[in-house]
Amino acid sequence: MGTDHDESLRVRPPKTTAVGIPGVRHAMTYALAEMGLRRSVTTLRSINQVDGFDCPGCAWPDPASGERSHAEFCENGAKAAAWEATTARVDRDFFARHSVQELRSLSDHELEGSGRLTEPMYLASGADHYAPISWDDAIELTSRHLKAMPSPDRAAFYTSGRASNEAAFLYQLLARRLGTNNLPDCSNMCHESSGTALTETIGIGKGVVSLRDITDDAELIVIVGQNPGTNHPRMLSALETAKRRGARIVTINPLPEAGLTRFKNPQTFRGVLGSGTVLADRFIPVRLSGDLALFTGVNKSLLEREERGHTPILDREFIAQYCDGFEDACAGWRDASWSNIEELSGIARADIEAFVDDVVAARSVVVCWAMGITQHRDAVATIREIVNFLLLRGNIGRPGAGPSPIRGHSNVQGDRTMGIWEKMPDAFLDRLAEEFSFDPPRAHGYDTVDTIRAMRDGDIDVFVALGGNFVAATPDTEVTVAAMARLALSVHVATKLNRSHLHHGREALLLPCLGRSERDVQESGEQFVTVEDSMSMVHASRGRLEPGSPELLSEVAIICELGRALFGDDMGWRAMRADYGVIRGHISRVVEGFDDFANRVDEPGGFVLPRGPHDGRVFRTSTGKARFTHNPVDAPEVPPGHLLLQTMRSHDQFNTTVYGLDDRYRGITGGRRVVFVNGDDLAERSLVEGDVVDLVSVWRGEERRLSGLRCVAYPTPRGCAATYFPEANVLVPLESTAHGSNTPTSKSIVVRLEPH
Ligand SMILES: Nc1nc2c(c(=O)[nH]1)N[C@H]1C(S)=C(S)[C@@H](COP(=O)(O)OP(=O)(O)OC[C@H]3O[C@@H](n4cnc5c(=O)[nH]c(N)nc54)[C@H](O)[C@@H]3O)O[C@H]1N2
Ligand SMILES: Nc1nc2c(c(=O)[nH]1)N[C@H]1C(S)=C(S)[C@@H](COP(=O)(O)OP(=O)(O)OC[C@H]3O[C@@H](n4cnc5c(=O)[nH]c(N)nc54)[C@H](O)[C@@H]3O)O[C@H]1N2
Ligand SMILES: [Mo]
Repeated sequence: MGTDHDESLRVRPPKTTAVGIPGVRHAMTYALAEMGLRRSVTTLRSINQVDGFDCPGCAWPDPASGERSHAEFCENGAKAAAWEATTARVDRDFFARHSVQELRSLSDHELEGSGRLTEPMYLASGADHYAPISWDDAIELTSRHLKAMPSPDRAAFYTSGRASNEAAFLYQLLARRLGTNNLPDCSNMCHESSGTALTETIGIGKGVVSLRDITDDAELIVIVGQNPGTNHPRMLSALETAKRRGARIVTINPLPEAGLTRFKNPQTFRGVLGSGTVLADRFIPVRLSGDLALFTGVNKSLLEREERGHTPILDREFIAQYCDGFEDACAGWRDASWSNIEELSGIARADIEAFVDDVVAARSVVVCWAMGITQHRDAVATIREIVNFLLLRGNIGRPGAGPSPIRGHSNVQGDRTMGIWEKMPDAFLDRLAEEFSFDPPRAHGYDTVDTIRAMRDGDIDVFVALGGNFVAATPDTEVTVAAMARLALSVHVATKLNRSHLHHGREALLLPCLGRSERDVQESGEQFVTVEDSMSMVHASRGRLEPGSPELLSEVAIICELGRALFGDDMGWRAMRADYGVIRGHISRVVEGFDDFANRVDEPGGFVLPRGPHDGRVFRTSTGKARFTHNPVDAPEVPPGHLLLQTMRSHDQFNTTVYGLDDRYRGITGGRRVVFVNGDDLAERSLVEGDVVDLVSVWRGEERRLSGLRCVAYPTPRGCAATYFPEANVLVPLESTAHGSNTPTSKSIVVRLEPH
């Protein structure tokens, strides 16, 4: 992918301040270039307003409806919206001019930057170019392939987290009506570890904290393995509010990310003029994959203080009434050795004790985390240990306390609620069966990694993707590319051209859909859709812009047409397409917490779904109690001379969508081919900043290579390194996944640096 190392790349010292005027200026320049003035104003004015559309940028919640500012979006949300609302077009002439082979030589940035897809395109078996096809023929072709399969399990239906609740609900219905649970989704690579650990320990697979818990109530907010300055910028405003009323903030990260150190709020006078708010009171530079050891140390210390001291440290009443497994967990903490904890976390005991001082001084604690925690081999154990940490002091189910995994894609949480999961519980399937009078399959389907394995082994004929960029987002790019080539048919419902469309099955379809910012008109009139944010708020989203092309169909319409072609109108596909209210009627009867959906969706700002642990300390686990667990301290072994590599996001990308070549806060401009390494680790290898190296990942005797990366000396612990995804996915072995969640370990890859 792409050329050898970047000629235009420049490296400056990293920034300590995030957002402020440069952020707003960047957003506006960007919007104007993509959309022109009129479209920019309409777009930016509708983002996250009660009568507008949900920002496609991230899943951070919106403030209550009366408390929103006129610009309830961030620089990166503006980029995401502008990227969709661009006036550039990829039409039939574009495909006539460029063969698929030729398009493969473009970078991810150039591919998506070419503009919006405008009409359905078809790549015939053996053809070099995508060519136009009618909607009817495209639907018919897909349905013919699906019907020809010897078993429904030879199809896989991938979902990316931008799909609305309505589209996601219909999509899982379609797959299950066909007879398969093969519903891999981006969540498998994202917060799957959180869902797994939280379901087991507190009986619900999502966070149980509300925005107010953070802004108004938490006395201590711990942010671990997350870079909100880039990936959830609006979170910084909430943290600033918390900070002003005296909350303490601790950040745990191998990198000192900008925004946590100092933050300028572009929406307040002070943010524009002043030097901003210092957000983090304490920064703990943990080693990659060292959080399990760190939290074990914290919990061990809490237990030691309880056993030693005169003042109670643990919430004994809460533990006795609501929890089980406490004694076993304590035995584990007593056994854990401080030397092991210090070595694997990279944090001295004294620094761990200082953090524990913060913890015992706080009456309420929220822990927020994201990919820095979930994408490791021991991610599930780490999150269980974080839950232990919260349970010890009863920090759950009361104001200002609880676990808060911060979601990525704007509706990834909602998609899961709607049934996008290869192993939905029987209770959901029972209600689905009753509502639609059919027998949904019960055997678990393939998740993302298992889908690739099955494709690789020739066990999948038809791959359908509702959004996303499967080939670039998944691990082991070469394996995935080869796996795609074994398909009979690949179908992508997408807004923009990306790499996945160029690594296709024997035949391939590109089905262009409406984006979230666009007006969606069906037979019964203008439609809206709904989404669920990271804090379980469900609300409406209404597109305001004219569609990018008259040929675009909504995701709902595409799924309904495919449903009709496959099964006739048995489930009322036609009526659901005509009026999305009909879909919401079904959802209200199938999905828990959506009773009276039709009316509640009209509440300004939306409504919150029930969350047992938050609402009344109700824990629907296997024992009916919140569960302490014993998680032996461990971390991946790194052979001498090697480093542990994380793959992360730059400031100028949304996942595989690369908007530009700068990573402003980390001081990188004009290129992405860099590897951040501790200066001493460079020196030990006789390397200096600016040297160009290859990264070679080492996994069970196999080697994988990414060539031509510029070394940047960076403040990260010894033995750790960082580079950007998606380029680095060539290094991530398909077989290296988190225990219990099967999430690729894209933040702990053993590598060595080789001279280029
Ligand atoms: N602008 C923008 N916004 C986005 C996205 C985007 O690409 N661009 N993506 C969206 C999506 S889908 C998601 S999931 C989220 C992702 O949001 P983040 O999780 O913030 O994304 P990453 O860039 O993967 O950053 C991971 C952070 O974890 C730290 N980290 C890595 N390994 C470890 C570790 O072992 N321990 C600890 N404590 N920290 C570690 C890294 O240094 C980095 O700061 O953002 C969402 N929002
Ligand atoms: N190495 C490494 N790999 C990772 C990660 C990592 O940190 N490191 N992070 C992982 C994470 S957290 C995630 S969530 C996944 C993301 O994986 P995906 O969700 O598969 O990837 P995205 O890049 O978000 O998808 C971008 C594409 O979505 C399409 N699109 C955009 N808007 C719409 C829309 O409204 N409708 C439709 N139908 N299509 C649309 C566009 O065509 C665009 O090209 O990547 C994972 N992969
Ligand atoms: Mo994600």
